Order: sequence, then C-alpha cells, then structure tokens
Amino acid sequence: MALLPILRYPDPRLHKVAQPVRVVDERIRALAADMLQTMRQAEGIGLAATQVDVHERVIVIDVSEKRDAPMVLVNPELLWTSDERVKGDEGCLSVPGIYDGVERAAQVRVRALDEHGQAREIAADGLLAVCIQHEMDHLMGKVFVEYLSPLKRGRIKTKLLKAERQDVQERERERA
Ligand code: QAP
Ligand code: CO
Repeated sequence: MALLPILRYPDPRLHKVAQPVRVVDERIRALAADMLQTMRQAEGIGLAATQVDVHERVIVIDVSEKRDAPMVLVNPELLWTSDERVKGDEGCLSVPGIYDGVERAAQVRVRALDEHGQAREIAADGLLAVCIQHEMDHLMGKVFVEYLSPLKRGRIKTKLLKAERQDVQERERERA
C-alpha cells in the first residue's frame, strides 16, 4: 500500500475526463487500496482517482462515523436522481481549507462494480448521496468550486495558488 499525492485545485489535471475501467483486476484493487489509505490519512470521506492523477472511473467513499465502512465504486452510473434537492457545505481534499454550499439531488440510485467486479446497486440519501455526486463529478473533470460564483472561485484560486507557493518555498528552505 502507498500514500498517493493529491492534486490541488487549480491543477488542470483535475479537469481531465476519466475513462471506464475495462476489467477489475489486481491493478484496480491496488489502486483502490492506495486511494482508501490516502483518503483515511487525509481524513476525507471520499476520493476520486482523478484526484490522484489516475484518469479511470474509480471512487472510494467512507461516510461512516467509525470510518470502518469503505466503499469502492468502479464505473459508477447514476440510474436516478430525486427532484428533491438539498444544499449543504462541501469540502474537497483537492481544495484544502475551503468549504461552501452546493445544491445536489437529495437521493440517488447508482449502479457500480465493487472491487471484485461484482455489479451492485446503491440507493443513497443524506451525506452518502452528496458524496457520490461530488466524487462522480471529479470523474467528469468537475470540481465543486465550479458551482460557486466566478467571484468566489477566483478568490479560492488566488488563495490556493498563494498557499502552494508558500509550500514550495518552505520545502526549498528545508532543503537548504
Ligand atoms: C467530498 O470531501 C464531500 O478542506 C469529500 O482541510 C465533502 O473528504 C462530500 C477535507 C463534503 C460531501 C460533503 C477537506 C479534509 C476532506 C479539507 C472530503 C481539509 C481536510 C474533504
Ligand atoms: Co473532491
């Protein structure tokens, strides 16, 4: 298992569209295991392969209180979304320190393969429904800040680019 580096907004690679997985094999299981480890270590509830610069349709989620109910969704497809909408604050491991309100379908039904290549259908509401939609957006190259106003998005971009520059400088100072 390995921790994978997480791309940070506004990295252009976050906008690549992921390709369907052809076979769920050891390579995909290893990727999912690494993604789960990376998500746990970063204290996230969801992570899409796009965020670790792998452009294949794989997401991992664990919205359980005890963080002991990991889900692997390969080639997820939305079968149904409710007309009922909910607005809640979202964050993202690729947009650290930023949280803002996004409107989503309150309930969804999704079909996906699990880590063994078994087809499953999931009916979700609450946080799981929101998380599935957020992670599926990543696979389409979409980051939640794109639902915010251009003004907010611009401010977020500036803030994160500044933080990134400071990180680089810090690492350079450490090496010196
Ligand atoms: C997506 O996001 C999500 O800024 C998953 O400093 C978020 O795991 C779906 C995180 C909210 C539904 C609701 C963000 C951790 C984790 C940060 C995450 C941070 C540390 C975000
Ligand atoms: Co995200």
